[in-house]
Amino acid sequence: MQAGATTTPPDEDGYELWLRYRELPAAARRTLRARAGALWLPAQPSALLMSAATELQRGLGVMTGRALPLRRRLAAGQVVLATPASLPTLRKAGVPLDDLGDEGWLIRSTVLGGKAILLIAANSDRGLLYGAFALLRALATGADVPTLDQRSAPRLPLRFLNHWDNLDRTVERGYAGFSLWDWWKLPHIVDARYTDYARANASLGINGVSLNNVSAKPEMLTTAFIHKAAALADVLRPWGQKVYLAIRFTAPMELGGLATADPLEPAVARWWRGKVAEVFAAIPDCGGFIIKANSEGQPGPHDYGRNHAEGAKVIAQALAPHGGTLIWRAFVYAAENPDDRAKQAYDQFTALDGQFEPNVLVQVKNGPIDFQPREPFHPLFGAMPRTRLIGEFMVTKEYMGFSTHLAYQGPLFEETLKSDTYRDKPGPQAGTLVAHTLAGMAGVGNVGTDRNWCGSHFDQANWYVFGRLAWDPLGSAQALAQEWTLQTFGDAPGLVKAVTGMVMPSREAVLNYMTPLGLHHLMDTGHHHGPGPWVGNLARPDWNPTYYHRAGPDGIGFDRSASGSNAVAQYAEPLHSLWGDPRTTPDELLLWFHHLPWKHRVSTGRTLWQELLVRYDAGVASVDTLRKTWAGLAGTVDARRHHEVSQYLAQQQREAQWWRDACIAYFMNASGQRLPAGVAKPTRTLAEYQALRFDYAPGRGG
Ligand code: GCW
Repeated sequence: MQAGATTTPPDEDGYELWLRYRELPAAARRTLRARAGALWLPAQPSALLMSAATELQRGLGVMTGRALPLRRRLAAGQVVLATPASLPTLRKAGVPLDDLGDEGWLIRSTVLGGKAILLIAANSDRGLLYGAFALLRALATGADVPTLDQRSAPRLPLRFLNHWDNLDRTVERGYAGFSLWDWWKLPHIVDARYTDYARANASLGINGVSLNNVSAKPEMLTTAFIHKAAALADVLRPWGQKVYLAIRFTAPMELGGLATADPLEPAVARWWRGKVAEVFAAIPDCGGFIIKANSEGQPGPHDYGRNHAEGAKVIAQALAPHGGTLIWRAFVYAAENPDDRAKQAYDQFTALDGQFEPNVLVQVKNGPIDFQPREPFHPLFGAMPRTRLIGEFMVTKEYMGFSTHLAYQGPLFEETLKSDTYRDKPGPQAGTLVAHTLAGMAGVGNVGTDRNWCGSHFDQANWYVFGRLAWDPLGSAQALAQEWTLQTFGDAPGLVKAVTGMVMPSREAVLNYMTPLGLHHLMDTGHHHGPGPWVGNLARPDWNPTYYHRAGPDGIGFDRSASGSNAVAQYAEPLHSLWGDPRTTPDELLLWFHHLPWKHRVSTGRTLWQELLVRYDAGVASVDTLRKTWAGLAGTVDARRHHEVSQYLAQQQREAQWWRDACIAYFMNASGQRLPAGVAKPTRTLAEYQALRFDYAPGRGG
């Protein structure tokens, strides 16, 4: 930590992420040195423990300015990494570990056997790994060493990052360069960067990584790619992460030459058993598979007249003897089904509750459509009591300005996780938070080959907040933003307050200039960059923005109340009634659930049209504020990162203006509404916005 930086700090490129260890100020350094002169480890430490030890040597070495030698004899002034099995005095001393489970940790300054030490204790080496990172985090965020006393255990067993990385190294919806995985050079050439990736994940407690795009190619299960994946598993294992592979339902045909992939066909079951055995021979601790089936053109059990549970069963049964898990995605909607897309997953999956094999987890997106900047929570949460569900969140920002826009997703994740499903105990007071209904959290990752990993410095915060909320889904986005800022930019006076003040309202800013008042899915087609509310000619109705906003002279919005698709009935009371009536629907979700006349009055007293205009302008104005605040941090943040972020913010401002102008131009045209006096006209004509093209936009995948 640099106390009161007076000169601009040295340039940084962002590679270190939040694991950016710096020498502590003199007084703190002295205190830490007194407790961190050496590192005690048991004899024959495991690979997990060695990861913890090397990270502590790296971090504490920099913080204290002294090397941290490894010791086997316990002495005062050491950092001690111990479990009750490796150091039985922990039990005698009554160190409270019983409720920390297999992955929790305790860190405290304490006296053990008369020796003053800095203790990292856990029930397992995995817990110690997380504890080591927790200690480094505590120190980097200014914890007081002599009184240090923290403990934590994860609330969710599966904390899972999903790569949508293709085997040709493009990344579907990736905005940070190419895939980290250099598939061509694997398995024999292993980039050192994989280890840094694994360290970053471990620091957050992430314990599972699926390597390839869920829109999967069958080749992932060829012998060659299994061995490439095994080489990655070897790197991730010592940092506590299991690999998962995304598979294609018809692989028995494409790779096995079978005439069918019908899950009830014995030859298909045989093929899966053989393939799974091959995978586990190469990767004995493989986490299992993830699958996108009967969704957006991917094959699945419906192609054979079977349901999702039947489709899952044949693969899950092949995985079960090896301890593997099957993650079955619930992101399903069918072109043939004329019903509201928002309803389809709930209808299909609630009917199957209780029918999935015990080693199947069903992965449900945070909202019922598709990772929009705001959606109500997915109605499946809490509605499948006999099935273990994972919540899927999008860390990469397909619908929030790619990696260019500063949009911190902590508030979005928190809003979903803290939503009350009202599922277990009906009534206005009681219910179950989404967070309590989950068995895990999955995040669609945002990393790539860009030097700063995420395409922009501020997008690192989204990786960070996802991982930390997966550990504790009841955590606070604001507290995590502060924690991230301190580790990423330091603690110069005013900096944490300023950066937190930028990130916390940033998602709301995006909502305002892109999709205010519950509007959704207004982006342009295919690449999803920028506005395209006019798009209405795609083969599938539910890919058209016009399907979602339904703007016309009579009004705007998707009627999901009883008079419309009645999707609102998929929510328990009181939400069903509250959201079913525009008078009791919060403004934020108004046009998600209702089609309303332009003159409808919202809670501010303004008409819908007036309110939309106010929101668009507020969104653009927020980006001005972001830029001003950031400009004020020149000299406090290093010049390189400062300049890079400044350029991104300038681009965000241009694009925010574009969203506002193009949407206003379109809605005026569609509705016949006029601009009231004082509201700025769109800069260009509607036709000009419609004519824009974005060839080779990133992230379309392959
Ligand atoms: O958000 C949509 C994306 C697709 C993606 C799909 C999914 C991998 O536009 O690119 O496909 O979601 O989640 O399966």
